[in-house]
Amino acid sequence: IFFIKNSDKGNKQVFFDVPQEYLTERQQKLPQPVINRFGEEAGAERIQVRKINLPDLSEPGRLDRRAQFSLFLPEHRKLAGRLIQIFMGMRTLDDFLSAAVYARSHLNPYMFVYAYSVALLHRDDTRNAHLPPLAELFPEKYVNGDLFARAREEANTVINPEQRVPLVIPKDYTASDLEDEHKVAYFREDLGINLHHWHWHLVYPFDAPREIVDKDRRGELFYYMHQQVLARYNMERFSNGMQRTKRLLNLREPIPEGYFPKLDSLVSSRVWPARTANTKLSDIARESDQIQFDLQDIERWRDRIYEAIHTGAVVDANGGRVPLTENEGVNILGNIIESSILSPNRALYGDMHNFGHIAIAFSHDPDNRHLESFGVMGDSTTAMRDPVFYRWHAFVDDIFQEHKRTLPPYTQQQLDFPGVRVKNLEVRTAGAGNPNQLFTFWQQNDMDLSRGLDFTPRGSIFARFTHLQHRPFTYRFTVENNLPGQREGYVRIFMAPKFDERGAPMQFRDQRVFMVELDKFPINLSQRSQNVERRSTMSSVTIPFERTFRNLDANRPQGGAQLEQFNFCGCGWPQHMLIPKGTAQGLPVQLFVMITDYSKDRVDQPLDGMCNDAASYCGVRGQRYPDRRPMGFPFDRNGRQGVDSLRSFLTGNMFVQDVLVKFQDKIEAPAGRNVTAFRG
Ligand code: CUO
Repeated sequence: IFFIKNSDKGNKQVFFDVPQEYLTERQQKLPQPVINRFGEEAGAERIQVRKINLPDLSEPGRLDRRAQFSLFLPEHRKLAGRLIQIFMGMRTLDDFLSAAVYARSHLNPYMFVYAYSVALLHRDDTRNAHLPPLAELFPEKYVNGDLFARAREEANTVINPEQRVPLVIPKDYTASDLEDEHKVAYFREDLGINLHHWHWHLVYPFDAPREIVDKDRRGELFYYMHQQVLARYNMERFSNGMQRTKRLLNLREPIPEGYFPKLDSLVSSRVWPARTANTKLSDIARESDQIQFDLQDIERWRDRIYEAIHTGAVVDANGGRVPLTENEGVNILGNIIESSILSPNRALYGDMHNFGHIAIAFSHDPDNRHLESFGVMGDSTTAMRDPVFYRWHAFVDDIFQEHKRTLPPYTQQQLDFPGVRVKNLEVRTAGAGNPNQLFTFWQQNDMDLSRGLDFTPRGSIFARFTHLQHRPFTYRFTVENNLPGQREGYVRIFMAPKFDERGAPMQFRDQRVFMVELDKFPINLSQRSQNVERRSTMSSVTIPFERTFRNLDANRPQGGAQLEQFNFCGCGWPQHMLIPKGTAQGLPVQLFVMITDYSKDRVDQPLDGMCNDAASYCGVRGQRYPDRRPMGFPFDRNGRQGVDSLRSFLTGNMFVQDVLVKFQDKIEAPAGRNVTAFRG
């Protein structure tokens, strides 16, 4: 069980002294040294797990230990929700630990880790606890299956962990170049992106005790975070000469995109099912998963949601009319569409987005005749690997956009910040001669597999994977403040492709949904004219590279320990994916900066809480979303009459700069890492 109490423990091993009764029968029969081998470590901390009056775990215990676990399945949600409730209800930290230890050995491990993580994130007494990266607990959800056989072989052959070589995961292992969609596999299968998605859904569960689900603007954030994923994915597609994502509009048509995940499940010894090209969706009737619905249900919910949007109101469970207002509408729709338990009327509007995930995830075996479990779309840990994820979410996003299109466009007055003028804007990459160029390349990094895999002989074993990276850069702009007195501005930075698929300049109504948020931060506007500089690594969208890969090299001879000092909050777009890959010649993009009145946008609350550095997509833990404007402002709506391009949209407090994103096709080791030393 993982439960490292505080960062000051560094990488010290913790040994849990567990009451015999808390182990499974099988574990009780194992010789002691195998169970407590961590305790043999010199200096390991010993934690006594107390025997308590255990809570009744029979309900969550109904899920088979070897089953795959999916939050999209209502039955699994219910069982996990019950377990979260039990964990949240444990009165003291010690009681919580005891219940968790017992649950860890007796319940389904995926459900356990999910419920335990949610409880850890939401209990007052565990807020500072560390959550190890899921990729290390369940590496099988992130790396290709054959790696584990190779890892075991390496562990058995090379006893001294210091001498083991990292196992290289090929950059292209899920498909070949014959498959066009494979060009963006590096995005879909990126470890950091998938970890972000898992963490997001952990922080914003749609079914759990109400006090956990009911977070400030969570429905709107569901819309915005996924909208931004799509905007980013589309810019990535443009970088690779592909068309934008097509919405999965027709559930009756074959889905041309196939996906073969090549992931193994280590819990149930099975391979994650694939979906062949041109698979058709079907009605789902799977007794063993207690799930049955027709595609028509999804279509009916969709039609009712569209009707609500077009009439400007939803109908709540008592038949009352709840208007979809400018400010609240998108939040209500988010809870309806996802759907979460905050949906005002689940009987009427159903469970559209979640059931779409299920219909796709079971398309290879809709009635369980082959006894196959769900594909990657059935699990938020793995869903983003599949091209169809983006098609489904493009459809979902367009429903939100339909609502946004009914809202009045922003007026000049709503956009401008009188007296404040942005005079210029550029980006500088260190070492590059010309301004307004960004550079991307491949980088390698290592992940420790030994947490999630039980090796004997033990010790770290690393998988080496390749991911996109960019050179750090700096935004620079000049702001004038022509009105007297000290004022504060809120700087909003976005980027979007300049041209569409055919090379034509993008129209505003098109480009606004391609706008990718890069950063947002307050500044003081005290002087008449000032130069502002901001580093790309400060982004309010991302978490630092070290946090995505925290602990990945913690057991290394050097470099690992200081990574521990980062507060671990895993939700946040990975810094290494901040900008798209671009092209060799340079992908033309438009960089946009806007300064709004912070005194109007600010939310008054202390901002010294944890997890506030990736607030744009993740919010701030335990607090309100730190911006009063609609998420995505000013691009969440269509422009006024006559606004057909980004330039015609501009008011004096905005500026646009053309930038090229250049891709350099080479693989680099991470900066400052002495790889050969590790090889011994
Ligand atoms: Cu994040 Cu569909 O909501 O996967």
